[in-house]
Amino acid sequence: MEVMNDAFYMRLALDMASKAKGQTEVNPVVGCVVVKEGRIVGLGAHLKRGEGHAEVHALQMAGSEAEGATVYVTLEPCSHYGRTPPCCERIIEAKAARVVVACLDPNPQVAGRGIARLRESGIEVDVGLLEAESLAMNEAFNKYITTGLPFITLKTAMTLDGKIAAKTGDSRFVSGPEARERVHTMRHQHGGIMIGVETALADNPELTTRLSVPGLHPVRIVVDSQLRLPLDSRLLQDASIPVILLTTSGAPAEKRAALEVKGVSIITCGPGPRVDLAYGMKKLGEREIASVLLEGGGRLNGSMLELGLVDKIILFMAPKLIGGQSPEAFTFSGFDRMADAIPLKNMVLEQIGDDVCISGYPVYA
Ligand code: AOF
Ligand code: ZN
Repeated sequence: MEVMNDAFYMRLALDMASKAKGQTEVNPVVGCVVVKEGRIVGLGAHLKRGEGHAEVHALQMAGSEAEGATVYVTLEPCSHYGRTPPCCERIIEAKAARVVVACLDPNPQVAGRGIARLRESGIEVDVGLLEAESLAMNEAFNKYITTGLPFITLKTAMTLDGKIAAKTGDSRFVSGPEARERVHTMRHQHGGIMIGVETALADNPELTTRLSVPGLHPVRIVVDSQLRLPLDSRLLQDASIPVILLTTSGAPAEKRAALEVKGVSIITCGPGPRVDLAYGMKKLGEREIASVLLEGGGRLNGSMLELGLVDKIILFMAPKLIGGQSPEAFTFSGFDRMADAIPLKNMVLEQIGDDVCISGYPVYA
């Protein structure tokens, strides 16, 4: 039996927020619970960019019960006029007695001002309850709002001997159905999904979200320095899901025109021969893609890693051995000494079906 205390309500707020991950675009996911004399009187979550913030929904539900109540919110209430008026003013107006906040809003327009405003109006504010959970839930937002760059999660599935396909190139499937379903949930939760053109040519993927219930599709991004993506690719069949190609000025102009006719958006990232990936990520950020799921292949993974552009790695390891000269998950020139290897911090291990999932954050020298 769970003990009822501040954490009990904050967990509920975190739970509600986390379920909306993927549907708030560049905005964070936020949950709010209003409690008055031992009863939950209001619940809310931020569900869509441009629409009500979590506190607004929860206070609306609480109505006059909000007076003297405690407001639990997973992110510092905002203090700025964005697409909606400031939440801290709404809380003051509702006459709440106490506000419990999990973490500060890293948005430079807020960054502590919401808390200061609440305190200055006489409301008791406690900050830092389940802070790590809230920060982790919005790790992409936290990077994007402070740097303008998308948060990059590299996802790969490999055999125990580190291969992502058989020597023939056959890769259906490395991991089991449970892990594959998890990947589709991850697609739903990301603003963009990115692969290299070699993978597009080898697998002809759709890069859509396919689950037992409807999900949201990420913007599909292909790194293609020479615009080799065929016009009849499965990627180009459904124009309602955007496709962006990152290319170079050396790519053939006629192919570029033909792709543009199909609705593809093309971003020139340097003179070539290879795509300037750091510049490409900056451009994706400018297009308000706050998070990207990088799904290989090995060469693009390796290049992104070598450039220090990968923020998080999620690796599914299937209990099988394939051998041969098969493609690897990370192809890059490598280091001379083990001491120079890129370590992962905050590693988490999980078993998903028959596969092992290892995740962590690369630390660059
Ligand atoms: C909150 N509660 O539920 C959310 C907050 O464009 P706007 O007006 O929606 O503002 C977006 C910014 O507001 C976002 O960058 C972040 O700083 C904050 N999000 N704040 O008090 C919420 N979603
Ligand atoms: Zn707000």
